[in-house]
Amino acid sequence: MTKLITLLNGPNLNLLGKRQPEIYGRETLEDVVAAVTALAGDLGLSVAAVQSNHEGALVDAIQAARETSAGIIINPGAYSHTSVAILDALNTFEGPVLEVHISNIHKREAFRHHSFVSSRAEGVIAGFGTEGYLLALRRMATLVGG
Ligand code: CA2
Repeated sequence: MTKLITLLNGPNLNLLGKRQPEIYGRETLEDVVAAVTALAGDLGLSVAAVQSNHEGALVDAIQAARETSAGIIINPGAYSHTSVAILDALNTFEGPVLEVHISNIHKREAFRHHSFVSSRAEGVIAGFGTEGYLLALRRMATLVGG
């Protein structure tokens, strides 16, 4: 059986490709999920993608991943900078966690420079655009053994 990777996207990332293309690019979230799913097939993995604008729904998805998934790739959006609840949920997950930011959060406002999730993540990708999700998946295949 192929290993399942949960791909989580947080608040406002449903607007990818529809607003602020100068920061977040022109690809929609549907494009990103399709590209990640296609690459996962090549790597012998499968992907369950969840996007939510709600912190508790993201916590629920992380808890569900405990039962189903070998790894988590997460772009927590603005919750990166605020959410102890998401960090606590990730700390209950036993597999690898990779954090993705489309923009380079370190080149932006100071309040974006700290992410609670980074202290749990095996790796962090920031500023590689939506390609960062694909890079994270390649690393995930190494970590879980695709
Ligand atoms: O760079 C990233 O991926 C972020 O996680 C995106 C978050 C931001 O709060 C983080 O600091 C960095 C914002 C996501 C908003 O997504 C949009 C996408 C398209 C149009 C408008 C918002």
